[in-house]
Amino acid sequence: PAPRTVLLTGAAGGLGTLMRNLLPAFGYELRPFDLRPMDDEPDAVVADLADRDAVREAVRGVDAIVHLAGISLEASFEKILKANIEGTYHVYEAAREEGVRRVVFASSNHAVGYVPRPRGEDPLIPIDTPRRPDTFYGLSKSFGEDLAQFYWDKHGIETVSVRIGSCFPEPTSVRMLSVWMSPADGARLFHAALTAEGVGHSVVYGSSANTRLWWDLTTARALGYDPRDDSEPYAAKLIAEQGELDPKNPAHARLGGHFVTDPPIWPY
Ligand code: NAI
Ligand code: 15L
Repeated sequence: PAPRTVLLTGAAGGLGTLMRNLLPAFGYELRPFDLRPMDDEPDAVVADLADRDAVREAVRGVDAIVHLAGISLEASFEKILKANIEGTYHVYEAAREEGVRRVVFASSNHAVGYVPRPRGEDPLIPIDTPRRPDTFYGLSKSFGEDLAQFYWDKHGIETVSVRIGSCFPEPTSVRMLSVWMSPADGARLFHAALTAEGVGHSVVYGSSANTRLWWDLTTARALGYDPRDDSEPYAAKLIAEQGELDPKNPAHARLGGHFVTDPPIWPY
């Protein structure tokens, strides 16, 4: 049967807030989980992913997990290790212990951020391109994908790892014209990832059907995802303000954008 009750980790964040608004229309009953309390969610679980017992209790009784919680930008290795690597491990252990059979994992384009972005008639980036994380943050998403594969192979827990592009109400950069996922398409994709049968561990790119798309949405569509939005209506204004992407600028040459060129965060 399709999952009904869903633990939403990272519910207080930008994407979590969008999904709290959009996913209930698909029939889900959400259990929000975050470090930060939410004024409009008095029943939310307010806890740290580092607290294994709290994570296990939060997972108890749900049909599926949408795992968004974690550090969502580059940070020191120590912080990423705690929140994203150990935290995601705690989510999977809790799923195993409590018998939850489906996870949707918020991976990121930054797991493959060093992959050159296509230009001109170049083919779209395939889903099986070797991973090339652009940050410790991207490395943690690469680890999360491996963890998901491991829990499928070892324990039969299914995951869809969604390499999200940029999910915000509107695209705000020329790069985002290529990787933007409208919130409505994000909810459609998460719904497909929660309900598709026999996913094992599937990896998909997460974006709308953008005219300037850089990557291949075939595996996302195979889940039943049918994107309806396109960033193109925002293109003229953003290009007028920011100019076209310059292939000689290293921050414009690869999928991960400025994550590729930003100075590392110390201490390591
Ligand atoms: P965000 O930073 O707005 O939200 C993350 C949430 O996780 C925050 O509310 C934070 O309090 C919570 N959190 C962090 N550490 C925690 C911990 N140890 N225990 C419990 N909660 C913790 O990020 P956003 O944009 O909402 O992203 C959500 C997820 O999607 C993240 O995993 C991010 O890496 C991923 N993602 C998002 C993209 C986007 O375009 N918004 C693109 C690619 C990936
Ligand atoms: C991400 O992984 C981040 O979580 C999000 O804040 C954006 O920076 C996004 O990637 C992006 O690449 O635009």
